[in-house]
Amino acid sequence: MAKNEELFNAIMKGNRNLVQETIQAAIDADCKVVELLDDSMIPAMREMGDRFSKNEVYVPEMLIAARAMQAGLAIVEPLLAEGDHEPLGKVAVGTVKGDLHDIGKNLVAIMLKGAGYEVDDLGVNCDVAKFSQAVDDGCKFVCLSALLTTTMPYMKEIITGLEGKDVKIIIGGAPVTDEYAKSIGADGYGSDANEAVKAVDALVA
Ligand code: B1M
Repeated sequence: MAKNEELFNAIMKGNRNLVQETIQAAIDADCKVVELLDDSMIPAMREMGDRFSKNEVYVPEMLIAARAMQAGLAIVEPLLAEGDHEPLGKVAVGTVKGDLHDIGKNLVAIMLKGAGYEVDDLGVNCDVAKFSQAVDDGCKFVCLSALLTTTMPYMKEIITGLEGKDVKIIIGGAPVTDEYAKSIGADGYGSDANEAVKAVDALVA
C-alpha cells in the first residue's frame, strides 16, 4: 500500500484527532491496518527522528508526534490483536531502565498479542527486579526494548540478573543489532516488532 500522506502528516504535526479520523476512514475503505502502520505511521516517527537529528524539530515536537502516534495505535491495537489463536505462552515486555521510549515496545506487545501470546506489559524504565518478578509470576519469555545507546548496556545487566531462571530473553530497539544481542548472551533478537514475534516463536518451537 502506498504511503497515506494525510496520516503521515497528521502524525508529524501531532494532530491526534486527524490521526484517528484518517485511520478510521482508511479502515472503512478496507485498508489493512498493518499496512497503515508499516507504510505511514512508523515512517512518520522515523522522519521525526531524522529531523530531530538535524535540529529541525525539538523534544516537544517529538513528544506531540508520539502522542498522536499513540492515539492512532489505540485504534489499530484491537484490530491487530483480534486473532483467534490459543495462548502460546506468557511474555513480559518492557523498556529498560533509564529509557522512556515506549512506542516500539507497545508495537511488540500488540504483535505478540495478535500472534496469540499472553502479554505482561511492564511499561518503561524497568529494572532487573521488575523483570525478575514477571518471571516469578510465570513469564517464560522476556522482551527488552531500548532506544538509546546509553540504555542498551542495561540489557546485559538484566540478562545477568535473570541467570538461572527458566526464561528466554529477546531484545530489540533502534540501536540494537543481532550482533549485539549475541555478544551479551540474549536468546533472540528482533529488528522490528514482527521479527520479535518470530524470535519468540522460534524459541517456543
Ligand atoms: Co527520543 N531519541 N529521546 N524521544 N526519540 C530517539 C531514539 C533518537 C534516535 C532521536 C535522534 O537523535 N535522532 C535519540 C537517541 C540517540 C541515541 O541514543 N543514539 C533520542 C534521544 C536523544 C532522546 C532524548 C535523550 C532527547 C533529550 O531529552 N535530549 C530523550 C531521552 C528520554 C529517555 O528515554 N530517558 C528522548 C525523548 C523522547 C520523547 C519522550 C520526546 C519521545 C518518546 C515518546 C514515547 O516513546 N512515548 C521520543 C521519540 C518519539 C523519539 C523518536 C523520534 C521516535 C521513536 C519512536 O517511537 N519510533 C526517535 C528517533 C527514531 O527512532 N528514529 C528518538 C517509532 C517506533 C515504532 O520505532 O521505537 O524504534 P522504535 O521501534 C521499532 C524497532 O526499534 C523495533 O520494533 C519497532 C518497529 O516495529 N523494536 C523492537 C523496538 N523495541 C523492540 C524490542 C524487540 C524487537 C524489536 O524485541 C524485544
